[in-house]
Amino acid sequence: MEQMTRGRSRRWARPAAVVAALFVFAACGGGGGGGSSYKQPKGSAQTTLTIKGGNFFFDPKSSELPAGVDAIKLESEGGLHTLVFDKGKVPGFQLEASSGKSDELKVDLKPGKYTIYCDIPGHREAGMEGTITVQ
Ligand SMILES: [Cu+2]
Repeated sequence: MEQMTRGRSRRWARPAAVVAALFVFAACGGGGGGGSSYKQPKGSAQTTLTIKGGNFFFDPKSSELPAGVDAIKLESEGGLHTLVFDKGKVPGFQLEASSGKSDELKVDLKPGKYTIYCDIPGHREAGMEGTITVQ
């Protein structure tokens, strides 16, 4: 039996779903932040919440997110600011952005109300505190 039929119909009909981002966070030399012990959850974010930070506020001050994996992005409108969760609710999670820059991380959140703040000395007291309600 001869198999001469060598079809040239090699179609690359791949579903676009394959493009599903495979973020490999192999880079350790990233932001000049501190201990990067935080491990992002797997899977893609359902929603990206963008919070602007400045002297001395978060905008919006209160936000909502669906429970599960979401991304939170901090955009600095001026000054160096961070975004962390109060009471160690999300250990290791810290966004840090200087003027005009942004920082983003994924987080897996359970339903509840979370307080966030900027952990640079004095900033929280000056008004850099907010809430994220997850449901
Ligand atoms: Cu700040």
